[in-house]
Amino acid sequence: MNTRRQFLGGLALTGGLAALSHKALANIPDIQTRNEPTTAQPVVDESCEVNYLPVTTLNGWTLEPRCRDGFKEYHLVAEPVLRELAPGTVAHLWGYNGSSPGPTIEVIEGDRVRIYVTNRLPEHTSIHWHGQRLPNGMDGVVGLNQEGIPPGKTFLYEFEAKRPGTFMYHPHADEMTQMAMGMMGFWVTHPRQPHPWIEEVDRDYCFLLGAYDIEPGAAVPKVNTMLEFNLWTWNSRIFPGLDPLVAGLNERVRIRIGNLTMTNHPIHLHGHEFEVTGTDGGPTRPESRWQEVTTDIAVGQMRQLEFIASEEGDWAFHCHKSHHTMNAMGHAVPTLIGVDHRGIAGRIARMVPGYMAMGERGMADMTEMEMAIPENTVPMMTGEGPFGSVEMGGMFNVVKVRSDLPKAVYSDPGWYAQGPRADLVSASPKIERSSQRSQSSVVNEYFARKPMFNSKG
Ligand SMILES: [Cu+2]
Repeated sequence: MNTRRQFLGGLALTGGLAALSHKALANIPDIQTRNEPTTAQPVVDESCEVNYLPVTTLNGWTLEPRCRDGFKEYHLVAEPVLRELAPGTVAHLWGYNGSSPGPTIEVIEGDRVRIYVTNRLPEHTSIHWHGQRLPNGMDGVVGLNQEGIPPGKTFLYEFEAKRPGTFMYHPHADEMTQMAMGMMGFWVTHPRQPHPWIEEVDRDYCFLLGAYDIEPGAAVPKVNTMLEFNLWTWNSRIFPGLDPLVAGLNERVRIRIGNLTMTNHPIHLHGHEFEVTGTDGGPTRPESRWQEVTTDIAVGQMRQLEFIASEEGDWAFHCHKSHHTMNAMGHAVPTLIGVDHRGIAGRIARMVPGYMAMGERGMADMTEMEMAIPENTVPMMTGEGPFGSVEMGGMFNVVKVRSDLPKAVYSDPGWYAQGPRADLVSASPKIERSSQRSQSSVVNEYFARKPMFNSKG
């Protein structure tokens, strides 16, 4: 794994939840840092006596524990990070250990865990361990369970990972700012014994849904935005910056998803049915499950989806809110479908250099135009597929199922060689542009049949 280890140097450290003596400070685990936006190979904890399949963090990575005195120890550093959202656009976020989201923490049920949290932010912070059963003083709510961790200080959280499941961590301090800036991370606790409600799987993916409001051309999220976010991310990446989720034919695949945005996301998989096998409350009872192709993940919820990858191909996997599968755009763009620009575009262009008529036939044209966009901005509908632009951004990705994909290989196998596919009918009649149905002709025909005012009245 590509981690850069640093020795702790010159940090001011004080006891918080547990007082840290100088001797204790010397014992803090080294800081592991990673800021590449690629998906790291899953990490198996070799010291662990339980045989488990590690999770693959989409466009992210897993923090390696240090085992000491019967504890798994971790060191999280809350700090400003530079995150590439997709090639061509970066954001100034806050995260942990060089990345947003922070690294995934992965433990076994019953593990005793110590997490040192160092604050390198300009304001106080804390970490709440969403979904865990733990001592009240470890729950991380500033003012309620602890004082904030001041800038430059380190606090120690210590608890037992009591139950297996899909969890996350995030600050419970100045939340609107700190979560809008990207502070979040995933947590997976594997069962210690075979569990009647937890299936063994061949692939186990995880990611967090995050939303940002970054003006085209800017790089810092607006932290006071309540609902009108314009970048919809999976692990702080947007399509086409997401790595595909790959699976061998007939493998059982689990995808764990947590929602830390301010709206719900109906997550939809093509070509397969899945079941929701767990929430942040733990595994669901098998008799409570039903098959779905879309499941809504509400704010603050986590869901684990499972399916058999029985159909070869490149299957779309995305949020079903269409504006969540787009990248940054101006919300003020007027709808121009049906507006005939011919005749006026030239005149406007004389007054507004670079003006172009668009939107008259829908928005797909915009993916083909070489439009000038601000620096540090990915086009709103983009991503090249084998048949041209995918016309998507944001929360859109591809599940790639292949019969020749070896186990434990996670690299992108490229595009699927299509078998039968929808194609142009060779005998299709040519329809001239002049005979295409325009919105205004539909309206005119309607009123020709049905006069707007009753002549008798
Ligand atoms: Cu969505």
